Amino acid sequence: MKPLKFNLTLFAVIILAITPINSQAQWSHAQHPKIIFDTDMGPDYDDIGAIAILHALAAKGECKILATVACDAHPSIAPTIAMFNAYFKKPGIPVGMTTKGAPACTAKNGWNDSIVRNFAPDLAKKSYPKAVDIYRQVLAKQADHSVTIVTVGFVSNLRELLRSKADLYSPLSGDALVKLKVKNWVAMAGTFPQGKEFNVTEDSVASYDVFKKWPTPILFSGFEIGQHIYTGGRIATEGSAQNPVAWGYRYNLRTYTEKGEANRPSWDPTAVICAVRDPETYFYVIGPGKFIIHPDGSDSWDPDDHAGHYFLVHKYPYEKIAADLEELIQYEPH
Ligand SMILES: [Ca+2]
Repeated sequence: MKPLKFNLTLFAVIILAITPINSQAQWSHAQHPKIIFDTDMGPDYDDIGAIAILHALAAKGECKILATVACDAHPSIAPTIAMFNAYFKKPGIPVGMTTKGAPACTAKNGWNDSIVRNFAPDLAKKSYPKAVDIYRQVLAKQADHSVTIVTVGFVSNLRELLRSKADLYSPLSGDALVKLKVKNWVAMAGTFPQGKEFNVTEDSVASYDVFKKWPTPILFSGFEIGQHIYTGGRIATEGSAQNPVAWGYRYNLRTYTEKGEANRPSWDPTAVICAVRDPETYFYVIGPGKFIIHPDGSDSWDPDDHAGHYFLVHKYPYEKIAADLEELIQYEPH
């Protein structure tokens, strides 16, 4: 008996010793996450699929949308986001506008201007609060370590947030507020294990700063994930005339590229679905390691440095993921 007792105690000690290490070493998915969605909503149009999926998942009760903010300073971006929130019958979700100095781009075909003009012209005349103020106001009200941020554009707003100071919403500095309130961040950013990617390079100063200093775990849906998953053709064919998601895909599939296309890669939709649902449902999650930005804006992965960063790797045939995303993009509110 005595040796057995000793062994059990020793076993328990070993388990206690290794458990915290193991739990820290895995991506921790939030059940029923509370989401702040940060999007450029242009120039590319897969952001349309991303916001449609986010609203579809919220309507199913799988997540709560706390705020939707623009990281692109073009004047039609925030109104485009507000238009989608209104269409999905959630006009009360705060919409923030990024500050000057962030990239300001829209597509050559002017889809942002057109979609706002067609579906909600009044929203173009509204003024929108600063995204960093929305972040601070919303984060301050949440339970500790409870918020999931999803970025499908530049990290300009997150840089502003980290650098922000105490204000009427919170006595905490930006980095302390993030550390206290944010559980994790899912980012469509980078190329793995190395490469150059638009969301990172477009505001490379912000990227260099933010990815180095961010205090919570980050899960990356890299360029190579969405690149092979094609969506949008189904809603373009089947969606109603009143649905701006269907309009957006119809218009852009025809005019965004010179030749036109039947579907669009799903860079941003993959980030959203992996923020709301367990990413292992769809992909392998690799990490922890460190996502490194180089001075020329390129990125690479260091598996030997534990910075709380993770990235997705394909697990299933691309068509299987595309079918699930398309099903969610079909959602129309009643
Ligand atoms: Ca985007």
